[in-house]
Amino acid sequence: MKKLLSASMMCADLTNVEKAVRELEAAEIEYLHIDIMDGSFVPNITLGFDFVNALKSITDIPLDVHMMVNNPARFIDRMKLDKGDVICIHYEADENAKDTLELIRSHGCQAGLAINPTTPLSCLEGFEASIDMALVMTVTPGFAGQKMFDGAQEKVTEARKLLSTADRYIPIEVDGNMSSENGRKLSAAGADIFVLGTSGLFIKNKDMKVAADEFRAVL
Ligand code: S6P
Ligand code: MG
Repeated sequence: MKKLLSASMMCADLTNVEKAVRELEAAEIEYLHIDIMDGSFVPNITLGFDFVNALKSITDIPLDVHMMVNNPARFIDRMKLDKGDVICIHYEADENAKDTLELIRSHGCQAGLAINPTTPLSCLEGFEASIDMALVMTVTPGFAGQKMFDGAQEKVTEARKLLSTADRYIPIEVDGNMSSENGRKLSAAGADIFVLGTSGLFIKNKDMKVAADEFRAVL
């Protein structure tokens, strides 16, 4: 499939979100990635459901919501999304992940399952029919500006192999320290959607379109 870019909105200028969105539209970014944290599953709190709904009201770029929240099923109905949007939950945060994935689909959007760097890939086994996307975290979730873990490339290679047994193509998203150099390696390993934050898109004194085009050029 075509390689897609997802802009990590917690790294945007939050004092002028609409300006950032217009620049991301001009850069033809395919998704807006919204990190939702609960201060419990991860030691931080960032964006929330009102932010998701506000973004939805000002842009047609599909939203890619990354929920780093324990028991996420409680919150799915708080977001007004549609079939082009994705809600991703964490395997580690939900004992009933299959039910929550089904709930997400029942709300008319796509369902994704994320795994942390320390979570074995085998945990995705059995979820093939329930997911529209797999999110392989390349940093420990919680903060921007971290370093990609050693072994991320091999994990994406393994994920692509595991998902190839599914009856349809399941995209792999990668999130964390997505510089163009890391993006190039993970693209070769089989990643499809790249979450761009401080390493690949929101770079001081660099136009977002220039940064996005440079990133695309290495994929
Ligand atoms: C981290 C979060 C991510 C970051 C993104 C930042 O918990 O899920 O989406 O916002 O990874 O990118 P970077 O290039 O600063 O690591
Ligand atoms: Mg994220």
